Amino acid sequence: MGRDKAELMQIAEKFQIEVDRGQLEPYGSGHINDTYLLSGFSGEEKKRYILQRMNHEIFKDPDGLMENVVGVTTFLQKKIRENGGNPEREALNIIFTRTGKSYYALEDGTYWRMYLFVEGATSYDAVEKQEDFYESAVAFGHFQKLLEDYPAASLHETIPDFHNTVDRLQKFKEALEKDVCGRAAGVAEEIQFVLDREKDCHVLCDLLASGELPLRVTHNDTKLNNIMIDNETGKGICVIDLDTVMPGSALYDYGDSIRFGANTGAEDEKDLSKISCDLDLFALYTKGFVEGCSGSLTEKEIRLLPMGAKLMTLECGMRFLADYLEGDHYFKIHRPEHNLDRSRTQFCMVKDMEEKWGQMQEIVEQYL
Ligand code: ADP
Ligand code: GN1
Ligand code: MG
Repeated sequence: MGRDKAELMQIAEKFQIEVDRGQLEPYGSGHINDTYLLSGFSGEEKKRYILQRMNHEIFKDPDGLMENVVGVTTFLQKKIRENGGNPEREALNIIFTRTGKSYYALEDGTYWRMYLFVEGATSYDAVEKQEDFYESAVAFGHFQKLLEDYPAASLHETIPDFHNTVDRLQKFKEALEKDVCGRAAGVAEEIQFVLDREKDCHVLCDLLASGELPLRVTHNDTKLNNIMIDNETGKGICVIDLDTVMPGSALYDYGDSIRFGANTGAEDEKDLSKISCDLDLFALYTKGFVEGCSGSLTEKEIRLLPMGAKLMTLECGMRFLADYLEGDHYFKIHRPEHNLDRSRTQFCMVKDMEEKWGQMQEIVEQYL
């Protein structure tokens, strides 16, 4: 687990719980933060907690990031309470440090935070039941709706230009130009796939710049495993991984979910014959997301949903391939060429969407 258990326990003890020293293990399959599960006591009650090392190479401003998370979770908890929900399960709950801070800065320059573990719910790495995917759509749509009146100007941009596909393409080209690992020659086909779609990269950026698409407060990382599905009711109970909550487009949240969840294969599948865009899942997610947004999507946004799905997938493929070219320093990898494999599934998915474009458009047009 990188750090030994004793060291992790010492970090956990900086927070306002009595740590159970027996239980602590690495947890989850996120690509960015280091996540651990532990248990402890809050008063008499034994509870489980998530301890996370925030990735400070990616998130350069931990203060700003945690200010966002405090702001958004407090805002959501208030709304959930007003709606008669349970704010301990339906929103993330930060456990503050013993000195009252939202995160702990270790002397070695790393940053740590703690959340209450959302019990009785599961975060899925793949769609196991179609209904789960539908419920995740309702929840992500609803999340955006709940944040409709959040003071967007108070949010820090935790990763500038996160879904700016023009900027992503530019960064991809820079990685290609530098080719620091000498890997470009081996992936000419994948590189060409990206370069052939330069025009697409401009579509959403241009419409946001002209005001034809509204800027909203969005999650920006709506992978299926960033939502907890209630084990009893099957509802998407809690949206997690709030590091990238920033102003963005509804199409980013919709598109990133389709990218990951409507794929018939895993994000890192090596056998590309298993990769395709499942139109039943696409239709189901569309229905759930539109319902979750409860009428707030504009006609233009609805028409552009397929484009959101395609561009978020292309962008993610570009990011994986750029990271491969740069020597795999952004996304955690578990085998050589992991990022290359990931980029290939994304491009395969984009290609399949392009072939199914007419059907995707027909599906979304039902909601106009
Ligand atoms: P990353 O940015 O690395 O994806 P996440 O915040 O998504 O980090 O956490 C990684 C995983 O840990 C999640 O996919 C989820 O399975 C689990 N997790 C995170 N926070 C909680 C929580 N409060 N309750 C239960 N599980 C959680
Ligand atoms: C990362 O943090 P995680 O694993 O939920 C990444 C997303 C990518 C995703 C690809 C902050 O998500 O943007 O779409 O990997 N998050 C960040 O699986 O870069
Ligand atoms: Mg995550």
